[in-house]
Amino acid sequence: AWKKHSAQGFTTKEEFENETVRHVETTLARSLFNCDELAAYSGASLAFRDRLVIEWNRTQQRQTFADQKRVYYLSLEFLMGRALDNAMLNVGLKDVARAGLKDLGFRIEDVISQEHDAALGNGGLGRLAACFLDSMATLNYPAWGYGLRYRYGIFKQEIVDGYQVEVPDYWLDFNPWEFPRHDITVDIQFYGHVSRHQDEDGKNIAVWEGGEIVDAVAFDVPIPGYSTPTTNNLRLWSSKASKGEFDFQKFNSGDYEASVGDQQRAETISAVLYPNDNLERGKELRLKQQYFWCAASLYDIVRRFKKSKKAWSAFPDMVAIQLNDTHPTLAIVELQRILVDLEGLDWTEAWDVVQKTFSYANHTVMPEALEKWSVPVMQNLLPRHLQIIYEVNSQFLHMVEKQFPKDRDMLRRVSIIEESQPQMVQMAYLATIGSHKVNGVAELHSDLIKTTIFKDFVKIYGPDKFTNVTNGITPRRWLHQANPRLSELIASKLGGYEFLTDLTKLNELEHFLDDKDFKKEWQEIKYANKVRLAQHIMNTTGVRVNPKALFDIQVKRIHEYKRQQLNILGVIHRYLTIKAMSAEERKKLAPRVSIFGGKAAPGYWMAKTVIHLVCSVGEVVNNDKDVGDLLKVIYIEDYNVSKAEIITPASDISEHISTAGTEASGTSNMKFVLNGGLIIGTCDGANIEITREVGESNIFLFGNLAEDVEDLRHAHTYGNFKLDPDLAKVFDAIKGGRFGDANRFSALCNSIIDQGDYYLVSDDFNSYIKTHALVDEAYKDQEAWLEKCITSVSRMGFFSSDRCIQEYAEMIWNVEPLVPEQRN
Ligand code: 26M
Repeated sequence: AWKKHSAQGFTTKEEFENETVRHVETTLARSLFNCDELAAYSGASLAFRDRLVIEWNRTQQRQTFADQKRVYYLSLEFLMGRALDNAMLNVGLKDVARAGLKDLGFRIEDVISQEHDAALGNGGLGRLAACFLDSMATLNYPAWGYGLRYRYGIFKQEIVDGYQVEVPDYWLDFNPWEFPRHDITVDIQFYGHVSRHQDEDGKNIAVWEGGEIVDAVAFDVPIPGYSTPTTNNLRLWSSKASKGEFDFQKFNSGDYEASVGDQQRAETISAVLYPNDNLERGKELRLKQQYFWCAASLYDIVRRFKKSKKAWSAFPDMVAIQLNDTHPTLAIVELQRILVDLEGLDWTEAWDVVQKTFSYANHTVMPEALEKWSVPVMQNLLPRHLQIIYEVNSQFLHMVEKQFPKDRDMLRRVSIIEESQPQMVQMAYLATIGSHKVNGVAELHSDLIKTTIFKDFVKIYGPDKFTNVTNGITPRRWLHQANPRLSELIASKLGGYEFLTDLTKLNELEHFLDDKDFKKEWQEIKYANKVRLAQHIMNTTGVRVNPKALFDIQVKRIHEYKRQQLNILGVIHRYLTIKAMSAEERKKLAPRVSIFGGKAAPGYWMAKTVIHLVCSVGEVVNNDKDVGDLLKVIYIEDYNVSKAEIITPASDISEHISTAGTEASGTSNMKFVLNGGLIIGTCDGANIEITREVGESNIFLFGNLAEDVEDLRHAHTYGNFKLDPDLAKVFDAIKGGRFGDANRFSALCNSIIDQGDYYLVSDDFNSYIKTHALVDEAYKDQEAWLEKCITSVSRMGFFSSDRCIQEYAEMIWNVEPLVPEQRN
């Protein structure tokens, strides 16, 4: 209905050109004679931005007047990628822009690719937040995102001599998509001490005094929905030295350098995104980031609520706060502090408001990723918050003691304060106790958390507090934007683009499985997408790959649990097999390109070794004349959202091969299947639900099950274990120096051979190799392969983030959409 919704700003090609030129000449003060692609990008972005801004203001006004519940999505990561292409598609004016840019002498693709990715995230968790913003706006939910405006996003990865090198990602030079709100500045306090005072009624109140103040300045980013005027807000906080507080004192006393030092220390808070994915290191600056952002966001949310003059008991009817993992858990404590210390509510009354307001999504079961903060560190930085945590814990333990009077060990196990040296605050427990709902992100994961970390909490609260919301992805970016030709082909068959807002409509594609022309075009599109990726590989690595070969892709953060090592060891096995084949046998083999990509956390040595092994194997294999097109091994540098948009549409098969029970959900698995690729994967995360939807015959599953992992690990530790013989040959080749200095890989090999093989690479190796042989066989029958791909796409409707957001809205947030009135 909102296909081309009306708004001020351009609607025709000519108007778009005028606006773009005006911005180039006046806003950017550049002459049209030296208007390069970057200037064209800037001008076009500003033209689109003008359009967004108008709807953005209207949306905010509408939401204020509607006086209904809003969602606040708190995430330390928003992995947005590029904004211009997305804005063009969502507003429905990409064709207009394409024609206009062409008149001005530009190809739209070149202009779009000028944009620097907004890379304020590590991986899955951050990208999920970005997909959710898209869905919330598209479904017209009144929703805000709150995050940090890092000066440096995730580092840029360079591969130098086969090693990862990290380069800072300074992305803010020119960012037309953010609006500084210097008038929206919040004072954030750190350190200091707590004293007790009597108020007028003789009530004892805590006062947090002293310490230092840092300013939080708001920067707003418009989030346009697809084919709707709703344009939501993402508010990112930036840290700045507080004017009022300290610098004048020092400045006046002549200590100019110290004053500049203070300034820089304040700005450090929002300087850099921590590049760890699934690893918690307990750094104080990270805790400062967390409090800075939670306190600023809560101040903002509370201020907005107070304007309504409603009673505090109505707060949860107006506000739902979603915690993206435990990173924003301090928001729970901060709201309790505001209500009790500043607004004078009774503890119990306040805590009731808090619990009704918050909900918490868990994204990992990996023990090393669970957030714990040292009590002494928290005592020093946030003395009042630690007191509140103690009080919350004490009341909680009392309740548990009444419920389970004879179970002393239960109290020890569920205490928010872990009795270690030093004591630690367990954030996942605090988040659970302070929320009304806790969810996992895929069925298996939600089951696992109920039987592991939250087992006791299920007994205490009952099972209804714990639920599942299987992740999803936005079909706008991950189909329409990344794969425009496939989207267009689908639209031509389904009679329009409704599937982009109701992905279950893809079902109807199954009616075209006998349509020869349709299938031919489908195949041509996949081939064109592979040619495009081959071109990118040629340009960036100099390696020529055959687009007719089977493209086998694994792109994601490098982590032992995701088992890129299993993949590369399998590739080596394939290489050794090819080397041992006769020329006749080689002719029967399907050519392959094994493509890897992803960043390793800078301090994660094992992950860096895996990258080095992939590159070293590529060096040997790609230059081996015996092998030719039969096998190529590629490492794509600096995998990010915009690269994913090129890579995802180009897979024949992609790898999602984590040790069963370790990958909470995975979301790239969904992206690849939605783009007509098949999956080789383990029974883990969302792979299980993808199998349920597409059918067992359309996915290549292998490996041990989550329920067997414990026993298998036990067998490794207690000697009852023999290395897989094929894998042993692979290790012999590595140790024999076939891929360069074997010493570089000894820690990696040993982790599998004699260090317990925690991720069960050896246990799954045989089944992995056999399954790859099945993939080879299946690929030879192109007709049947194509049918699997089309059938799979038609059954992917469930994995839209729209479905996912609707589940959150109905089961957890209890919010309604606010559908704008049609204008003419
Ligand atoms: C923690 C402490 C200090 C610094 C960084 C972190 C940290 C950052 C990111 C910890 C975990 C982080 O992300 C975890 C993550 O990305 N989890 C993934 O979430 C996806 C969305 O739900 C799932 O699909 C993936 O399976 C899960 O691994």
